[in-house]
Amino acid sequence: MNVIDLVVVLCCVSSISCCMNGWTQFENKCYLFSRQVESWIEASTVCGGFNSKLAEPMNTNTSHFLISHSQIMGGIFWIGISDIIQEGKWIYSTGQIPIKVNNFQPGEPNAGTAANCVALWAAFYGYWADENCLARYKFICEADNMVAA
Ligand SMILES: [Ca+2]
Repeated sequence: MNVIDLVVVLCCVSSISCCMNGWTQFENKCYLFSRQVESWIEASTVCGGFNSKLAEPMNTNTSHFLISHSQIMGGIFWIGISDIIQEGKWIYSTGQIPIKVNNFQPGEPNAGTAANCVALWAAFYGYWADENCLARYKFICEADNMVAA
């Protein structure tokens, strides 16, 4: 085990945050809640520029963290879930696999082919809404634990 591996292990088993400045740690990942607004695809590009991706909550705990933290930060946030490829089939962008957690607000999704991207909707206390992918909202990037060099 080299020094870097050791630091990563320490980060993962302790309360030390190993996220870059401005990112928020939850479990073994780091999240950036943007201040700027972008369309869904532009948001995805911005996240990619930081060696990250639009957040893809894989379990209820993570999804609820994103929802609650979005309320703290304030605003509407894109995440990396869409039904762009096939209407009504909600998938994570990475791997294009069906969602494992569903936090759509009751009554959502409700906009069919006019809305193919998932946003944490402020008026729903952060629960999900299907939205037009071209709308410009804040967004949440997700990265693996990062250690400042
Ligand atoms: Ca749709």
